Parts: sequence; structure tokens; C-alpha cells
Amino acid sequence: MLSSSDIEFYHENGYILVEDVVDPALLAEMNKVTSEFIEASREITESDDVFDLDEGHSRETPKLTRIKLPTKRHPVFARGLRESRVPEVLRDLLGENVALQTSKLNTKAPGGGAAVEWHQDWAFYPYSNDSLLACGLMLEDVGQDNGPLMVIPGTHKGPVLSHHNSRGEFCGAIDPDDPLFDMDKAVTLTGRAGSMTVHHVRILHGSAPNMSDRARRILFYECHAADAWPLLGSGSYIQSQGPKMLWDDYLERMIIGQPSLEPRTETVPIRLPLPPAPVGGSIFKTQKSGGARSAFAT
Ligand SMILES: O=C(O)CCC(=O)C(=O)O
Repeated sequence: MLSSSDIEFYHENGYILVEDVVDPALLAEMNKVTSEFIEASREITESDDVFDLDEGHSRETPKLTRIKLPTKRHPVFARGLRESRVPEVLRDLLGENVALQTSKLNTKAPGGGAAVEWHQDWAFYPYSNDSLLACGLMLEDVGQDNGPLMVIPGTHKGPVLSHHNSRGEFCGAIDPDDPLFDMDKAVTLTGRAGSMTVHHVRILHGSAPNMSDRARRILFYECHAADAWPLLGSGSYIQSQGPKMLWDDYLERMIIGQPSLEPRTETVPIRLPLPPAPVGGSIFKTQKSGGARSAFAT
């Protein structure tokens, strides 16, 4: 269980760091399977439903930005969600009834693995209320040098900033010159393998390129209160489902408690992520094809 001061800190600042979330044996298994996926990506030349390729990916030097939907690809990633402290953290922060929204394993390769430009997840997937968060489980140590997650405390209580480019397309990132963005207020979240960041769906966050010689593996479990229902965006695969698939998938995604057919609606600031960037499929492709301006350019 989280302490009441941790819970208060999360609600006030929009993030927390929790240590020792997964036991070392399970963590080792998750890393082994992750390495097997990275090995398998040597055969891949274009991003697909499983792999999001980074620039410079090749058979000789595999460079992935992401393994997509890892909980659907291998049971060990679902075990990391269910056989760990994640459910208790979710209960403390989102209540008794919680579902997985999506999962992604961001594998920032050594030697320049891509930055994630500053954004609010909420800009990608507005819901009927904002009881959503992302758990970022560190599969390996995350330090200052390998592209750690950064957040701007308190921004989860503010507006949803524009994530649109000058052509009016959704580009999945804010403009670094936005007067409401102040990088000097950023907090960097580092930790030992097995630690987990939790960030609110509306908090501004991003991460620099990985300029170190070791990978940065963070497995994100994005979760929502069962009575938060998507307005638009969400996992692209959720949008493409018919009612039967949608329902079966929702039940499969439940983590604790019961599903809800009565969306809780709240007055929350919303901007829809339309029209889309020319290429979607991942935040990396949306930001690149949408011409997002970088806050990390040197
Ligand atoms: O991998 C990261 O550093 C951040 C990931 C993120 O914010 C995202 O995928 O939406």
C-alpha cells in the first residue's frame, strides 16, 4: 500500500516514484523476453504491429523505439502487471475498479535512442473523466544519462496545451515556445530496476535521447478507472473494434474490480487529436511525421 503522504503527493504533483514493484526473478524474465524481441527485430525492415523501429535500425544494430502492446505479445508482461505491486498502487490512486488501457515497452536504444517530445497523454486520448495514469516500470536502471522520463509537477491540473502543428494537424507534442511550458520546472525521474514511475494522464512529460552506451527499457502500463470511457484516440486498436470485440477486450483488460457501463462524466479540458498527423502508429511516428519541434535539439 502507498502511504497517505504518497497518495497526497501524487494528487498534488501528478506523479510519484515507487520502488521494488516487481520481484527480481520476474524482472529478469521480463528482460530476457525483451532481449528476445529485440533479437527478432533484426529480421524486420519496417515498423509493424509489434515493432516500432528507430532511425538507423538494421540487422547488425537493432534499434527499436518500442515493442507495441507487450501484454498481448507475451504472458510475462501481463504477469508484471498482475503479479506485482501494480494492482495495489492502482487501487490507491484510481479506486477499486481499474482496467488496463494499453501497454508499451519503450526500449530507447543506446547511442541516440529517440527522444519523446513534451506532451500530455490526455491530448492523445481524452476520456469521459481524467482518472487515468501511466505506470512506467523500469526493467533496467534508469539514470540521468540514458533518457529518463521528465515531468512538470502540477501541470495535470492545468489546461491541455496545443499539440497541433502550424498546418493544424495533431503532431503529438507541444511547441517548446508555448508560454505555458517551462522546462526549468522539470523533474527527472531516475531509479533502480524494478522501480516504477506513475504519472497522471494530464501531466506534461517527455524524455531526451539516450546518449549513453546502455539501453533504457521502460514498460508502460497505462490504466484507467473502469468508469472512464474513451471519447477519441485511445489505443488505435480499441477504436477499430466492433461492439463484441470491444466488450471482450474491455473484460480482458480489467485489472481489479468490476467493469462499468455508466461512464462518469466530468468537466475536464479537452482538445481532440484531429486531424491526425500524416503517419501514426506510435507517438514517435506521430511526432516525426507531424513535424513536432524538439525541446531537446542542441
Ligand atoms: O518513453 C518515454 O520516455 C516516454 C513515453 C511516453 O511518454 C509515451 O510513450 O507516451
